[in-house]
Amino acid sequence: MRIDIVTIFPTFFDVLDISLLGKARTNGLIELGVHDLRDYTHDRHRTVDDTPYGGGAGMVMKPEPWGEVLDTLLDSGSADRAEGSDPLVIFPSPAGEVFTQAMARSLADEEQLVFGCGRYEGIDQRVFDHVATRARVKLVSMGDYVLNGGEVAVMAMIEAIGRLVPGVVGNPASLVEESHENGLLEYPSYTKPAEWRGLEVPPILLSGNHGAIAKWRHEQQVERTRRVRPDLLADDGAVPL
Ligand code: 6GU
Repeated sequence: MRIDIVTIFPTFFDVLDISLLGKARTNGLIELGVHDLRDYTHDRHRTVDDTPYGGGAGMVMKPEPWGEVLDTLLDSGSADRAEGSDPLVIFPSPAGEVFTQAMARSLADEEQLVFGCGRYEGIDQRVFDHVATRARVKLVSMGDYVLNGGEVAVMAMIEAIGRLVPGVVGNPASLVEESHENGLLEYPSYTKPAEWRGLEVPPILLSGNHGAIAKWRHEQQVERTRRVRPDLLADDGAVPL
């Protein structure tokens, strides 16, 4: 998978050198490019924003640098792209569709993802309108709260997507039993010692009865989901499997 990020804070993404994603890059499973939007300006001050037409608070990101960087990123791979496989350009935005595990799974199948990190009050609308003529465009939100810019959101998305790319997580079985993978929150986990500070591991986990353990874990998932995230359960209380 090829991932490109456009940002005015390129060093923010230095942490992608470490951990699981860093290893995936060394192994060639994920190719990452971080691009400084200011490198696509032509004035002495490397200006990326200006005041909004119509007035109002804050600044708006200018269309020209975005146009130039997206030209570069969308044209560079076009020769070896199959017909009908437009790249996907994602703009993190509190006005977007909410990011979910299902969206992460679908994005993990893409060949090329481009993330455009906005700052200030937003990006000139024509950037979205123009890029939509040669790529698929998606506005994606991390949830109902406000961040100063898209960088933290993109980091979270890349972590969620990257670990679903085949080969990135060593043991694929570990991906299956997590929160959200079956529509439920994960069950509680325990390891040795069997008793710690007076607290015991639930005896069923020491029973060796795999059927009973699976049943107990599923019940724990349902109970936890009902208590903490009832919105994940269907209106009729049906339990997703
Ligand atoms: Cl993706 N961006 C910003 N700036 N704020 C957010 C968000 C994204 N998701 C939730 N709040």
